[in-house]
Amino acid sequence: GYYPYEAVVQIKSQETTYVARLEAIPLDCDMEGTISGRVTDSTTNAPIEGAEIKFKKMSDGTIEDTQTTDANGFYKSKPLASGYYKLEVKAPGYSRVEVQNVPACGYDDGNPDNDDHVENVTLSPLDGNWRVVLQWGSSPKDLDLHVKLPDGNQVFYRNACRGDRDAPPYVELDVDVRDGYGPETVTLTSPAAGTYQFFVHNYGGQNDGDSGTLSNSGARIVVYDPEGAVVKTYNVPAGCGSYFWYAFNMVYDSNGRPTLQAENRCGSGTNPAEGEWQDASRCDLP
Ligand SMILES: [Ca+2]
Ligand SMILES: [Ca+2]
Repeated sequence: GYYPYEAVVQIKSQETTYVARLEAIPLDCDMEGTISGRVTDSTTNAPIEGAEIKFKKMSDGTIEDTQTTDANGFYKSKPLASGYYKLEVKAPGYSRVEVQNVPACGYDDGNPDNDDHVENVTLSPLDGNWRVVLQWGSSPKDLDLHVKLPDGNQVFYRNACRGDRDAPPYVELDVDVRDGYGPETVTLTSPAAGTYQFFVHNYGGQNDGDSGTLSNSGARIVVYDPEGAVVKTYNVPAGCGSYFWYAFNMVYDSNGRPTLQAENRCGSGTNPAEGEWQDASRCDLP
């Protein structure tokens, strides 16, 4: 009862590869659908005006539409044939982003409310730093990006624990989003050698009784290099519930060069002291 979907997934040695969550398109989509959303700055959450969005068919890359965001960062496609699209988004001063598997579907039932798919997109500014950007969907409302530093302290949403990009630890969280979608962005300027562990905590699920799970949140982490190129995208794996997702490590060598290591494991328990998540709220930052 759903549209067929085919994808080629490249499996690399020594690396676990996950495929992004796919929203199935019912076969009874009997009308064209639109794709709309907002384009925002990953470090400030401010809308980006004049960002260009190309809507390409997933199957063969044909450009079906091109739109530009308004003063509120809002865009909307023309009606598109039911199916999967790839969004190519770019704006001056920002790195380019490609979002895959975005569904379009409409129902010819006189109700305009079920003919649009919302896809919010965040862009990372080009300022010569490594960036780690967490995005997700509408639920749970509050996910939190945490970085555990080599000394065991964590950079996370609490005001005294946001870190600093211009002073030790040279790791800083920009904004805490508590109303869905993100982004939450960590900028790394010149951190000391060692391992930096990246976690996503389902704060809403564990502390606010939010029933949404991590696996159904659509959470993904995009890592940008100093030139603004997307180096890696990590998608939340299946089986992640209300606790945490340990996504990956950035291992800095003594020359200040990072290497990425996938982890992609889920914390299943409810005891915050378990495993790698230990000291989740410790931040004796300088
Ligand atoms: Ca309709
Ligand atoms: Ca948050």
